[in-house]
Amino acid sequence: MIVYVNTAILISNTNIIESHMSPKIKILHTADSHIGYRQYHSDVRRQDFLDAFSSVIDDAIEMKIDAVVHAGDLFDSRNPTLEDILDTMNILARLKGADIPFLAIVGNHESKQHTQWLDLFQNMGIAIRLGTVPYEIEEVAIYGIDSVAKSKIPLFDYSIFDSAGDEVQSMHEYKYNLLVMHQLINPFAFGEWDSEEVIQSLPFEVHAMLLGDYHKYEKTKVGDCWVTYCGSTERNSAAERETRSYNIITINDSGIDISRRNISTRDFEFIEVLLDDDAKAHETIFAAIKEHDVSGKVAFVDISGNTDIVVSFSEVEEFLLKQGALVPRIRDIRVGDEIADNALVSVSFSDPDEAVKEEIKKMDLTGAGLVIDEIVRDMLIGKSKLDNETEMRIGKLIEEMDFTDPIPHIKREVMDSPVEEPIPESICKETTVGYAGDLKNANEYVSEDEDEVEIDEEVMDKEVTEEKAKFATKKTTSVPKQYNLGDYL
Ligand SMILES: [Mn+2]
Repeated sequence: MIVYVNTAILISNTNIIESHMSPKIKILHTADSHIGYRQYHSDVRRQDFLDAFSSVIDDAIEMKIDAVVHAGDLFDSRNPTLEDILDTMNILARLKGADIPFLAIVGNHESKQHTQWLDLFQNMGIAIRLGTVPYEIEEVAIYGIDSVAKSKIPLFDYSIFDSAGDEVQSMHEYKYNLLVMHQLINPFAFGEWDSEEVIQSLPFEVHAMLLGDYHKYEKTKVGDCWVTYCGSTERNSAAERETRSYNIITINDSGIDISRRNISTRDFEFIEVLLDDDAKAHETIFAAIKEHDVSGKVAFVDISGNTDIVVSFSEVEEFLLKQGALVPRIRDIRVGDEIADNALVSVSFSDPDEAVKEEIKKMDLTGAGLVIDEIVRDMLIGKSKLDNETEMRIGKLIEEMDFTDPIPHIKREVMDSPVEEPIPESICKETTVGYAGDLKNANEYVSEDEDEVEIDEEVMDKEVTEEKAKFATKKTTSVPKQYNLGDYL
């Protein structure tokens, strides 16, 4: 009897001790879900991205986490489909049902000009948009900074935190301050924004920076401040080879602890084939494929070796599909398709305007084409005004046009050139950049920075004039008898 009583006392003592210990706060840190991304034009892959996010939320519910922090790029696009929005709402509603707040910032991929998707979700009560006024969980304050375009980083005004925080700060001193950002941050080699600058410029001490944008897991310390990327929830490219993960941030009296948990996602299989015998090229490739289990996977066949050997990509694709691969991908290393891990950055983002201009030049657009491109690209022109603006500008162009000029010859010159075989999609290279982040392709990336895409009208006018001058000096071999407006535009 006495023993039993003593045990009871012991147990109750333990309980008293535990209740005096500071409560543990657990936060799940995730980012870069890219919901809506139909990778490799596959609907199954779209579902994979959704499922990956969904499984992270399931874990949060199961682990009875105190909050989910999302560091940007919940959506892959600023214009997700209704289906994407509904599916996401359902997942967030599940989290809400478990009484777990979803705290988020806006990433570069999903960023709209004014009101954000996150505002809609906040209005519905299924998300909270982080900002200069902290979201508090007991002694922990969580702040957020939406994605800032690279060119605007030097202009970032830290004082927005002074005014917003004053009232709250004076009322309450937090033990820990967490900052959520969607940015490439130093001290990591890919950094564009110096973490030390951020830490020193804010009016409160930062204990952890929970980051998104870079798709690979990273964790380090800058002084006493944790700086960490949780990684994307699904593989946005073949370069993202590592197992996907999210972070668990545990906070108690003794400090902040960050641990990593894996997400189970669809497998990517990489098959390397070296070709050195012409007669047996396909047999070699098929044999190599058979050595791998590609069933239900995104399967890459990387071909290297003798450049003279002709390979039918469609046959290899078919074989991969027959073996059960979900998505067949072939990379011809011989012609410069690089394996993502070793790939170097081939596109310069130092001047996106220049990059856009270069690409437009390659398209051989006519004067009218350039005008329309400019209108479509101009973020200050609303979608509903595109028609009117085009009509007005093209009308003006027609008014100013001298119809006694010889007809420009662009279209016929193109047609006169030898007909090129259409390139099978399988040969089209996957855009591979060394940075394992989310620069899926140059044009897409450029278009994210709304403010940066401004086409210099003067330069454009000059180019149009130059084009015209070129046409004027060109000898026309066969002038059609009847002129269409399209011949001039
Ligand atoms: Mn991203």
